[in-house]
Amino acid sequence: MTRLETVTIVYRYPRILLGRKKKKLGAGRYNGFGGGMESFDKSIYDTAIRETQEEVGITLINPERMGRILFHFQCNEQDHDVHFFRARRYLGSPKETDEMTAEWFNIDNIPYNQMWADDKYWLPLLIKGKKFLGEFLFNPNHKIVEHILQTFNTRECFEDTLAKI
Ligand code: 8OG
Repeated sequence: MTRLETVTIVYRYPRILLGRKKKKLGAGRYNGFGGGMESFDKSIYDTAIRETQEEVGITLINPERMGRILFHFQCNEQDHDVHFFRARRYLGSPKETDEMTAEWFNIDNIPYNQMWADDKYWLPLLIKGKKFLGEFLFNPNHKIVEHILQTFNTRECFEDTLAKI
């Protein structure tokens, strides 16, 4: 079984909004906001909006899907199929919840050493507005064993490729 997940990066140049996760997988690390798709979500966009609302109290307006990465883990953990979103506009004010803190970081000062090891590969692409598709294999110590990451020049080409997967 593969888990369908979202991660949303709120980007207000020159800063992005991250949270330090307080519980479950990835606890202690900074990440965008997101989580697993539920049966009542009508689309992966709804998941991104719902999870961001739950974790940081803001309502995203028109989040854009920027990438999709399949994560494999050598032991125990299920595969994760993660859809990455970027959002500039939202309603409300970011606030800490019992799941995540809420902190703004300048894009030149992103705490990659306190994030998932793959983030330094795809986050610079997302910030630049490049679409991406990839696959990562992690070992039990959360180190990357292998990865591939492909970028796309147009939104159409990215969405066409996604539709074929
Ligand atoms: O609530 P739950 O434990 O399912 O949330 C997991 C969150 O972590 C979800 O937002 C998806 C996200 N996530 C992964 N893998 C990776 C990853 O390699 N990098 C980042 N930045 N986030 C990830 O599941």
